[in-house]
Formats: sequence, C-alpha cells, structure tokens
Amino acid sequence: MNRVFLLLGGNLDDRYGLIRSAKEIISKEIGTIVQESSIYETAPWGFKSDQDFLNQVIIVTTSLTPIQLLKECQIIEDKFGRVRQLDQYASRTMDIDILFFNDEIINNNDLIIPHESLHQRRFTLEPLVELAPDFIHPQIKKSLSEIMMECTDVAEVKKL
Ligand code: PH2
Ligand code: MG
Ligand code: MG
Repeated sequence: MNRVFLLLGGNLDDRYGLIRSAKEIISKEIGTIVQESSIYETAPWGFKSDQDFLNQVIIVTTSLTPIQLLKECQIIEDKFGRVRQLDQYASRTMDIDILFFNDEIINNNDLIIPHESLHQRRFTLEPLVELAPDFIHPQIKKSLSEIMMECTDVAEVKKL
C-alpha cells in the first residue's frame, strides 16, 4: 500500500460541499482516507481574486501507481467543472494536488513529486504540519515543521 498526501482546494461555488464530495469520490476511487487536517481558509496565492480558498490536506492509502493517481485526481477535478487555464493561476472549483507519494521522488513531464512549491506555500504547509510535523521532505531533507519555520510566505491562512 502507498501512503499519499493530497491537497484539496477551491475558491468557487460551494467550497465546503465540493471538498466533502471530492473526499467521497476519493474514498471510492482512490483509497482509504486515514487522516484529515482541519479546513483552512486561505488568501489566493500567486494571483488576485476576491474569493478566498478553502484548503485541506488528507492522507490516503492507495494501491494506485502515481500516474494512475494523477489521472483519478484529474477526473475528479473535471467532474466538478474545473476549467483549466494554461500558464496561470486562476479561480477554480476543485484542485487536487499530490504533495507526497510515500517518500518517492518522481520527475517526469506529467508529474513532479514532491509537489515542487509546497515548501513555499503556507496554505499547504500549515495543514501538512498539523498532520505530520515530523515527516521528512525527501528532497529538502528537513521535517515539515522545520520547513514551515523557515517559510517566508505571509499570505493569510486561517484555521476554521
Ligand atoms: N492553488 C493554486 C494557486 N493559489 N492559493 C490558495 N490559497 N490555495 C490554493 O489551493 C491555491 C492558491 C494553484 O494550484
Ligand atoms: Mg494546486
Ligand atoms: Mg493542481
């Protein structure tokens, strides 16, 4: 079994409802959700919008391979009417990002794991640290709580 960390987030429509439905589909199609962080309300990072995000990190055990997992995440995003915009951040109904896949390092055209910007984003680090403060980032080789202490991102992150 693989242990994966997923970040759920969206800033459009019924943000709570969409996170809840995403988790229902994840339980059916991906695997068992073994831990969930609190839900955080977070300012849009990297672009301007009046609509704040809700973000949550979950830990899932799955027998899927990384590429199968990526495909499933994209199917769920599409199901929720996600409109993909090339080359820029934009408001969206649902984004499911793979943060870690066991402690594997994967680098190919479709998929980069660990997620390449997680260490720069407080909206990702705060829920991660809530779940797994001692987890060692396999590339940075520091614990998540150390990475958060060194993070200079000041965008607002509110635990709900
Ligand atoms: N996702 C992005 C870009 N900016 N900002 C917040 N607060 N939360 C997100 O999930 C998020 C973002 C790209 O995926
Ligand atoms: Mg994302
Ligand atoms: Mg994404």
